[in-house]
Order: sequence, then C-alpha cells, then structure tokens
Amino acid sequence: MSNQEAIKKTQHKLRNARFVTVLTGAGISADSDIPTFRGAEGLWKQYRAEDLASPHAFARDPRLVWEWYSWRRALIAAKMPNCAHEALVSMSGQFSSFVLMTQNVDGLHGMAGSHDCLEIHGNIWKVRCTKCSTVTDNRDLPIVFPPQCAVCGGLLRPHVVWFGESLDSQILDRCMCALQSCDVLLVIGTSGVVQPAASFAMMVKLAGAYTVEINLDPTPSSGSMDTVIKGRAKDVVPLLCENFIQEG
Ligand code: BJW
Ligand code: ZN
Repeated sequence: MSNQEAIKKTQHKLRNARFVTVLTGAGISADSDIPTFRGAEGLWKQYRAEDLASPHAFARDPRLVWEWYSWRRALIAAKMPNCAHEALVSMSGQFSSFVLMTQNVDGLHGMAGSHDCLEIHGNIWKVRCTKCSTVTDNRDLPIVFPPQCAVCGGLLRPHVVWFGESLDSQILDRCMCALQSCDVLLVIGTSGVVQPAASFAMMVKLAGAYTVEINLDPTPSSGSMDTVIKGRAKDVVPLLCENFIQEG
C-alpha cells in the first residue's frame, strides 16, 4: 500500500469509527525539537538508560539523576506543542469516545489542550516524595539539590516511571478499557520497544480493532499493524484530522 493509500484508508476508518484511541511516543514531540530516546540523535546515545532512568540509579546517585532531569526540564520548558498535538485536540471532539495516552513526560499534550491525556510514564513537571509519596506540581528551574518535600522533608524525585517500576494502576486500567473498546488505534511516534505500551497494538488487534502506525521509520510492531503511514507526525496527523472534519 502506498503512503497516500494508507492515509486514505485511515481517513476512511476514522470517518466510520466511534471509539478512537491514540498512543503517542517521543516522535510526536521530536517535531517540537525535543530529543527522542533511541535512534541516531536520541538521548540514549549520550547516556545509558540504566544509569539515569532507574530506581537503582536514583538510589546510588540522586544528584546525577536530578542533574539530568534538570537539564531536560530546561530544554523542554522552551518548547511548544506542534500541529500534531493540536490536531489531536481537534480530533478529540469528533467521536463518541476519544482516549489519548502518551508515553511522553513533557506535558505538551496538556499544553495543546488535551486535558484528559493519560500520561502513562508520568510528567516531568511533577515531583514525588520518596518518603510520603506526596505528588506536587513543580516547574522550578533549576532544581536546587537536594529538593525536599514540604510535607515531611523527604527527598523528592521526578514523578516519572523508570525501568523496573510499575505504571500507575488506575491509569493502566483506563488504558486497558480504552484499548479493549476502540474501533481504531493510532500509534504515533513510538519505537514500540518499551513494555507495556509496546503490547497495546497487539491487544487492540486481538480485540478486533484497526491499528495504524505513524512513524518516520519502521518499528518491530510495523509488521503487525493494519496500516503503516511513513512520515513526520506534524505532517501526517493534521492531514488525517482535516480530512475527517471536512468530509465527516
Ligand atoms: C518520529 C518522528 C517524527 C522520530 N514523527 N515519528 C516484558 C518483556 C521485556 C521487558 C519488560 C517486559 N515488561 C516490562 C519490562 C521491562 C521494561 C521494558 O519494557 N524494557 C524493554 C526496553 C525491554 N519496562 C518497564 O520496566 C516498565 N514497567 C513495567 O512494565 O512494570 C512491570 C514490570 C517491571 C519489570 C519487569 C516486568 C514487569 C516501565 C517502563 C518505563 C519507561 N520509562 C522511560 C523513561 C520515562 C521518564 C523519562 O522520560 O525520563 O520512558 S524509558 C523511555 O522509553 C521513556 C519513553 O516513554 C519510552 C518509550 O520511548 P518512545 O516514546 O518509543 O521513544 P523512542 O525514542 O524509543 O522512539 C521514538 C520513535 O519516534 C522512533 O520510532 C522514531 O522513528 C519515531 N520518530 N521522529 C514520527 N517527527
Ligand atoms: Zn514527603
């Protein structure tokens, strides 16, 4: 199927869909100039994931982990949502049910206007106390180390999900409901290697829904998708949405 045919097919599926679910990854924010994790320019080229994004790394050297998060917070603070984030906001009102879930911690979906976005890996603009688990919004730049909990004085950590940690069970339950009931799943800008999100498309397919991948490059999941659209999120997603609104 050519790219143009894949886009047309997806537009058609969306026009006939009632329940739509969307999973996004770092690729959608790459179009807002936020680095992805994997790939030639990815963050993991410079840093080892297990040295920074794991509970073990934080226990060993919380200052180092906070330095990395402070650097990323400063980088993200200057970035804005792009037209792919915005197109998903426009799309959200067009269906009986529209559920957006993201692996991104940058908060750009919320900034674009997607207020119910399920942030399955947390949010870089929140901190959590390692002692009393209180979660608070925090946009301080830079973070003064050691950041301390206002409630109990414990050490604060980024409110994100590291390797080996469980996802928030309430958020995961909401994801499962949306995956089991959707007619169409759009998977945008994720390499599809990190669990459990990497299994979402397969779950949806087994439940009988239509799966579409939008990505610059093929991924391990591409072969099992119903349709693959090759391209940048900022070019493809608005196209799907515009056509839907015009013809819907
Ligand atoms: C574009 C583009 C453009 C670029 N337009 N596209 C089962 C089997 C094996 C292992 C496991 C398993 N279950 C759990 C695990 C362990 C682990 C895991 O999956 N490991 C694998 C790597 C092997 N998972 C976990 O530990 C998870 N917890 C869990 O499952 O708990 C239960 C459990 C624990 C332990 C054992 C068993 C069960 C938690 C995962 C947490 C991931 N955390 C991170 C860091 C978050 C905080 C932070 O940001 O600092 O989340 S890692 C990092 O990867 C980040 C991302 O959200 C995540 C996914 O990355 P994403 O979004 O896919 O980005 P990239 O860079 O990989 O890809 C970008 C894509 O965009 C590419 O495809 C490009 O082509 C594309 N692209 N420009 C469109 N313009
Ligand atoms: Zn506390």
